[in-house]
Amino acid sequence: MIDFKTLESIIINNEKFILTTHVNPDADAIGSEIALYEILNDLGKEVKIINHSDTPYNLKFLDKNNVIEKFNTGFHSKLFDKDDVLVALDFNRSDRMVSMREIFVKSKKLKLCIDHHQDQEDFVDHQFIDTAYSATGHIIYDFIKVTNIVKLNKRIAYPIYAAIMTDTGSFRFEKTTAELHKIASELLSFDITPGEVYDNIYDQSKFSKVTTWPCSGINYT
Ligand SMILES: [Mn+2]
Repeated sequence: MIDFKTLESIIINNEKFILTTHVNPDADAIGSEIALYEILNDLGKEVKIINHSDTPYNLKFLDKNNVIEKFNTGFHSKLFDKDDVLVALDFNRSDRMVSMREIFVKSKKLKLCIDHHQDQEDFVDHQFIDTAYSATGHIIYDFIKVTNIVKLNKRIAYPIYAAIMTDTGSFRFEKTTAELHKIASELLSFDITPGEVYDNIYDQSKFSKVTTWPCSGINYT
């Protein structure tokens, strides 16, 4: 496993990045992608986010500038051997990329994995995987703090807060510590309202817009 300093030097020494996450992404998956996208952008890097899945309706608010692309074999395949670094976020088994798996695994480019799940598969060149972390977004927060690679700002803090909030079950799961609340406190200081983030992710009125009515227990989809 690499440390944050090595991760920093990989970022500093490369120019073009492709970020991806797992099938059926959650707020940690999308939030980590957007946070790292913003970091790389602040550093003047060229960065793309390409996912197997469409961004779920309730998570589109995290991608305010609509930068996330849905993988298309014909359109995107060449990029995976052209750009410099491929980054897998919030998963550590290649089959979690589904349609992107083959192109990612075959690519000769430098591959990184940043994640907090167990049972990793060896499918990248360098990995930062630590199950002690509450969320991948939490790893990205620590990466910024340890390296000072960029100055934390709202564009980065907001998706990290959403990532940590979701993966801790709204700050109630085991990895919710006093230290994590200190991190949340700092993130919130960037004019972030917890209820607003929560409502965006969990507000049932949003789901009703995509649910077939009447809902009588029959699966209409
Ligand atoms: Mn996660």
